[in-house]
Amino acid sequence: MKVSFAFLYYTGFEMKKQEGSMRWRKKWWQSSVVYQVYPRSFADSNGDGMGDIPGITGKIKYLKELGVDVLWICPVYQSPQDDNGYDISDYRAIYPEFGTMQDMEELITKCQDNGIKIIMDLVVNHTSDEHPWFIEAKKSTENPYRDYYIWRKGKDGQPPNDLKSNFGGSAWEYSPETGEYYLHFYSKKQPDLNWENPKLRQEIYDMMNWWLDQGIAGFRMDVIDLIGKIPDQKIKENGPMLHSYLQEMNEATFGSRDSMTVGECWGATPEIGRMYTDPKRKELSMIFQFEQIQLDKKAGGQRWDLKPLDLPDLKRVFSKWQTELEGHGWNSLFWNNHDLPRIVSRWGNDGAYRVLSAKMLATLLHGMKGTPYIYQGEEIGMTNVPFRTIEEFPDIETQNIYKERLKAGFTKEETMHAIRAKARDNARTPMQWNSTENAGFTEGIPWYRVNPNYTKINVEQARKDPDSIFYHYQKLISLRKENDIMVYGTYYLLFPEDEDLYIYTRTLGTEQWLIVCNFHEKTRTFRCKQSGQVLLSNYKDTPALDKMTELRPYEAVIYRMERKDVSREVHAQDHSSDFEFDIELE
Ligand code: TEU
Ligand code: CA
Repeated sequence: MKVSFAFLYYTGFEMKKQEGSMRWRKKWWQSSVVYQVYPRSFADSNGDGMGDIPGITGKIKYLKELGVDVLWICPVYQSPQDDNGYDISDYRAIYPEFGTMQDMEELITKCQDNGIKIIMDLVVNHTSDEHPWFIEAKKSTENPYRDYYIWRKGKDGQPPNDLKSNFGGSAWEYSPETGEYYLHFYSKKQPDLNWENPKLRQEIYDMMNWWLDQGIAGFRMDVIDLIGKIPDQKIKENGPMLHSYLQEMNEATFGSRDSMTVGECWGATPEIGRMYTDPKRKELSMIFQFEQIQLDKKAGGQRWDLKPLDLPDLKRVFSKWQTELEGHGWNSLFWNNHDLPRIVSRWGNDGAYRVLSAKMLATLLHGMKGTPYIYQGEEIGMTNVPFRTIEEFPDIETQNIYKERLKAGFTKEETMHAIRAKARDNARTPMQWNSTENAGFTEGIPWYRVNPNYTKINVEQARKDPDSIFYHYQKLISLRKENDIMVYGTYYLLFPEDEDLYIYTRTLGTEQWLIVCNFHEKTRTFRCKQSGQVLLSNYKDTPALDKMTELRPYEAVIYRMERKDVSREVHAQDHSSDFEFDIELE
């Protein structure tokens, strides 16, 4: 039986007919898979060592083969590159080393021809200090652009208050022209915009519409949860006006178009997640929340204060988001981005079990409900860098934090240990295309060193090997295209306290899937009386469900349950049905 989802919505663990309104129409971005491109490290087309837009265009065929629907392109705008493009000096121009506006138009058109949509990175919490608005604003307190930014008088020769920049040090910088301080939550070359100013907001909306008119499908919104800040009350994230601004933005820009938007929200809880993503509130399609990403730092500490990941914690956090957004919003699913270390090094095993653990992590993530994101290189299991010294980590965040941690009394050794584990540069080495010099990324000298393991880990090798991580991702993407249950099925967690196994179900209509992942290297006994067919596994010889006796290191399987009575609908938490799981673990 095929159910029409246009007329259904999901609440808690059941599915209900919604009378009258059609609140949950299917959206194209719900069944999409997004691929994140970090342009400077993706592909260099002209041998200057810097990845560029024509380089991306040249790889459309590859992306098409992988099967992704959407590209998120990290900032390619005009920028002094103090923070690799997250410091924009002209929103309507391209940074010359990345190409021209014409190159961008060509990328958009060629992607459209191949059924791939593009979302741009929208960085509107701050600009570069070299943006004409800021150059004007700093000139005098009377300047018409003054109120585009946030200025305060100092206190006894000191900054207005003790707000800190996320990149270390004070969030206030003294500006000698007027003797006042301006606010910057990132580097001092990234002054924060003043969203309280309606003129500024209108400028941003005009710029967004201009980009939408170029044919892009939407935006990834950089640190969008900061735009409602109230610096005098030291409110950074989730300020009181945040959601009003987003509703206003939605109405003024993408709301009337068939767009997709994703907000970067480090400070979101599921309750806040629903505010952003419940369609009736008309804000965003989805957000990136970072709760699971922060499970390997000590409570109250910075992300440099390391602690091992506890699997039950990961299950608790993922499951909370899966359950609390069910019927009230939409999740994004990601392990990686340009700010995070490589997942296979972080929570998998980048040694002997690199391939198995990378596939397990992919299965676990793509099996959940939401829109999955793949960060460039994740699909071939790229790893963290083996670099040793601070000079080998050029990122401004790392450079600042290094100095700050040493000043705070940490030793060089412990600081470098944390940096190796967590530095953003782990994700920023050039994409590994083949085993020729510089991994086929450039014919010149790459702007940043290639990870020396490129001779073994690269796209060419992955495409030759039918058992590669690449083909596992490809299968996960095609499973999603062929099975509504993978997109719309309700999630339900089993065995929340087990330390090694992550087991959950997805349920839709009369169908149910069981996803079983061994998160560790230890082999575990696993028996289930039910029968179920293997849809995908990272081992070649994984048996049918009722023949399963043990889960091997990092084994990950998607089973389709065989039903006794296929005419009856099943509910995710239905323990009285023929779906009662009779699983024995040891
Ligand atoms: O990142 C937001 C952010 O808060 C990061 O500083 C994050 O805390 C850190 O990188 C990793 O924990 C966004 C962009 O993704 C990042 O690349 C930019 O540097 C930052 O905003 C400023 O625009
Ligand atoms: Ca180039």
